[in-house]
Amino acid sequence: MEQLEPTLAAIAGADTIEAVEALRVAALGKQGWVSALLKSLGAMSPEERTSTGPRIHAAREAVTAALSERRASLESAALEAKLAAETADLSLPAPAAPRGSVHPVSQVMDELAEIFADMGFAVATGPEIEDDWHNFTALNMPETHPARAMHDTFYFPDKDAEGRSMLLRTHTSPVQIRAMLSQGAPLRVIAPGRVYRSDSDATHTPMFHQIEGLVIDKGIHLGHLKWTLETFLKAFFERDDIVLRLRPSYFPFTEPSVEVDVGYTLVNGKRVVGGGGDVPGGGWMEVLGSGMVNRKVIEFGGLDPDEWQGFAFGTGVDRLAMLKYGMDDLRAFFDGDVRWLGHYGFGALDVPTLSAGVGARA
Ligand code: 2NM
Repeated sequence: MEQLEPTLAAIAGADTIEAVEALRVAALGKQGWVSALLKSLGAMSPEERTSTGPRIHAAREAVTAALSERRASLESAALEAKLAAETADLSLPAPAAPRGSVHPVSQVMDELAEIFADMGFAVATGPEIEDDWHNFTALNMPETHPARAMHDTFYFPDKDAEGRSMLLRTHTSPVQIRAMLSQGAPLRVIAPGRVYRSDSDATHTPMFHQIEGLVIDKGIHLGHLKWTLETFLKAFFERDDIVLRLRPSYFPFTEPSVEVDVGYTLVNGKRVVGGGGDVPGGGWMEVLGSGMVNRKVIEFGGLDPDEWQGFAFGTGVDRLAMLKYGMDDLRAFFDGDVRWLGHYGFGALDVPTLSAGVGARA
């Protein structure tokens, strides 16, 4: 048992966890001296075992206790050192001013959500990968309808489990169909989002952004539509002299359908929304499509058209952004050029509010 004192001294002096572990193996491991003493008990006479056995067990206890005490103190010292090294230096200077900006499309979507929320509209969203029932059929565009061909649809090669053709939605109207089916009436929603058409030039990109609105209630008529769109355009362009012109038109999903023009005036040769219309130097530009929701569409939405009526409208978010903030090439919206974003982008903290002006810039 002459190894006990030197072992306890070595454990007390061990200065790493690894050294403690090596001492544990040397004493208590399979080849260790304590283990060897324990094995020797088998060869002893009963008397010898009675006197030696307790001393060997006591030695093992002493070594085990010393090992765990030393290990605990080394571990706590390591933790203290780690904590001391990891303190945060609050006197360090703040990082350089954050860069990056809010894309005009995101800004305009936020402005639209703010304006329509004030009129009681909720934001509805839905899948960009749609089936042809929600994208076309439920909108009164049956298989043979010419408007289907006019939509330049991107189709997927495979049908879904119900045998429906899958496609990239060509408008956000399927979102409103889903809202009618899941929420019922009355209903007041806007559906902003990405839409896709196989079309590309200076004024068309294969992906663009649309916002559509839908109101379903009892006794809804064209007067409600006109007031809503006029109130929206005044808030969006932040001017009171907005004039509207409603022209008869055709959409499969509305009856009657109206195209909405807004008056513009020329400022330094550029068309600016506000005033104008049928006056010298003024003119009209089309900004929205709209109409009273077709009875068939209300039925496809799971509602009784004799009980519920509604109006709907739609427009391009990218085009609204261009008109309000003066960009002239749609393609630049999707180039990801940081110089363009630096020029046209918005500060992340300039949140649109009705009191400060939805397009307020710091
Ligand atoms: C437009 C023009 C006219 C429209 C219709 C619907 C729905 F789902 F309620 F039937 N949503 N949006 C609509 C109506 C869209 O965009 C030029």
